[in-house]
This record gives sequence, structure tokens and C-alpha cells, in this order.
Amino acid sequence: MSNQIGVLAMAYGTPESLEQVEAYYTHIRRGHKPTPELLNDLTERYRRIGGVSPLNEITKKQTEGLERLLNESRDGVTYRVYTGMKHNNPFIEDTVKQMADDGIQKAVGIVLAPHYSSMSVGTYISAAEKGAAEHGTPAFTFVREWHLHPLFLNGLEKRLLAALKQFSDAERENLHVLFTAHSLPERILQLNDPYPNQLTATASALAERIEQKRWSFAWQSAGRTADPWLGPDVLDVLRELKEQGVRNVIISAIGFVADHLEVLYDIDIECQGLAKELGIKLLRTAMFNADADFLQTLASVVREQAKKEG
Ligand code: FEC
Repeated sequence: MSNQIGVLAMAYGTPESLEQVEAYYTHIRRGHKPTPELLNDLTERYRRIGGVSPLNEITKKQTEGLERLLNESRDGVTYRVYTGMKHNNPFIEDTVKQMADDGIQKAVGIVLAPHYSSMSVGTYISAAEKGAAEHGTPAFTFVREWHLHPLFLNGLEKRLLAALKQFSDAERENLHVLFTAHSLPERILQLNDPYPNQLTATASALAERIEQKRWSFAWQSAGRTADPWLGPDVLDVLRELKEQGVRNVIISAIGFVADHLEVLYDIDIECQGLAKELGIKLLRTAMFNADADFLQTLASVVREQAKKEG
């Protein structure tokens, strides 16, 4: 079927239960089991957000919604959307095999993370390419980044404005917007990786759109490894803001598209806990999850990529 296009939507994946945390963590650590201390620490974080992360459920809704929207346009193309996970079932390589078995010849690959890094989006793409090379099909074209797509920016802007409305005029006089994303090991700087610049580009485009003068960017969720990670860390930045007399903060986690551990624990529990101690009023912008505007964003990005390839 020449007018059928496969779409491989790739996401991080999360354990389905506390019992699966060790296997998941071992996969993240490329086959090295975590120490009991690290495992307890991670298990405790999942426990604190209710035992499981909603990420898999949200990814499922995002991919189902994407397929529905793509097929609504009746442009003569039928899209079939598949999900592949980086660290859990169904793994990217297995999904690519399924696509090949289903006879998918042409496919668009998209990672549900807007900013390109060789250590994040690059690794998802390599996994898909490896699978496709092994099975001979599908022929992939990949979306490498969509951090400045106008619909993505519209969605972030809308959520920022909604958060701003929850502050009084007086509070807004003393309000700082903190854009955040997942940190990476500092060694990416030697690789000339575009990740930090793309994040700054998203953040400054948004600050300009909402005419916010007081804003900055901070890293969050640095891994528990021996390597130095990119900073400044969001917790240190909150402490510095306090010292500068800031009393109101909005966090917009621009590197993520769903509620998951790094949002529900790292921001909602860790950052909120610190903000309370510091006497800062902290709000976080709503994540996209499977909201209709976000599904439209994904559908546009996928269609544009499919068109590029004719
Ligand atoms: O809700 C959930 O259960 C999953 C949440 C989750 C998301 C996520 C996204 C990103 N990560 C990125 C980079 C790294 C690097 C390492 C690393 C480690 C972890 C660990 C957990 C974890 N990450 Fe993650 N990440 C999520 C969860 N991440 C749990 C292990 C424990 C810990 O260190 O806290 C270090 C290991 C390595 O070298 O691979 C690096 C990046 C993203 C955002 C882009 C994306 O979504 O892929 C970058 C969601």
C-alpha cells in the first residue's frame, strides 16, 4: 500500500510497577544494576508519586490521539502510528520489527521530546535505524527537533499565561519565570551538541512572546552518576532567586511533554518543598499530556516531515 505511512512515536518509558523499577533502572544504566542505595532512592521517588508514573498511560493517549488526528484529514494517506519506548516494553527495536512485519514501507519517526541532543533524541533515532537496517524496512525519515515549531510555542505560551493569571498584579511585579529541562552530562559541551542552545532558543522565544523581562533557564533532574552534569541546577537557582528578593516563581518545564517522575517528583515535590521553605510562591505550568492542542502540534510536525520526503 503505497499511500500508507507508518509513524513511530518514541517515548522514554516507565516501569509498570515498583517491582519493575530495578530492571528499568538497569536498562537506563546500560545493563549495570544499580546499588541497593540508588535503587531504594529511585523506588522511593516512585512511591512518593503514587507508586507508578503516569507516563506510559499518557504516551498511549498521545499516540492514539495522534493517529486519530492524522487520519481525519482524508488527504489520501493512511497513517498507522506505533509506539516504541527507550527503556521499557515495547522497545523501539521491537516496534520497528513489528512495523516491518506489518509491511510498512515508509515511516516517519518522531521522539516525544522537542530538543535534539545526541544523548537523547539521537539515541532513539539510532535504535530505530538499527532495527530498520536489520529488517530492511521501513524506510524512515526522522523529525530531529521541533523546539521552535509555532504550535509548540503557542501551547507553551498558553500554559504560561494561565499560570501568570494565578498571580495578582502586585505579585507579578516581583515574578521570575524559570524555564527548565533535563540536565545532561557536561561532556556534551565538547561534542558541540545543539541541546543547550535549542533550549535557550525556546525559552527566549517564549519570554519575548509573553513580554517577561525577569526569566532564566535552569537544569533539573541531573542523574546520580560520577560525571559532572550541566548546571545551574533548579534547586540552586531557587535559592539564589530568594537571595535576590524574588517571591514569586513560575516553572515552565519546556523539555518535557508529559506529567512523569521528573515533573511530579522533581518539580512538584522537590522544588515545591524548597520553595515553601524559602517562602517563595511557586507554580508550575500545566504539561501537554494528550491535550487537543498538543495532538495538533504533533500531527503538524509529522505531516510536515512526511511532505518533505514527498
Ligand atoms: O516517569 C518516568 O518514570 C520516567 C521519567 C523520565 C523521563 C526522562 C527523560 C529524560 N532523561 C534524560 C537523560 C537522562 C540521562 C540519565 C537519565 C537517568 C534517568 C533515571 C530515571 C529517569 N532518567 Fe532520564 N528521564 C526519566 C527518568 N536520564 C528514573 C535514572 C535515575 C536517575 O538518575 O534519576 C543518566 C543515565 C544515562 O546515562 O543514560 C542522561 C533526558 C530526558 C528528556 C528527553 C527524553 O524524554 O528522552 C535528556 C521522561
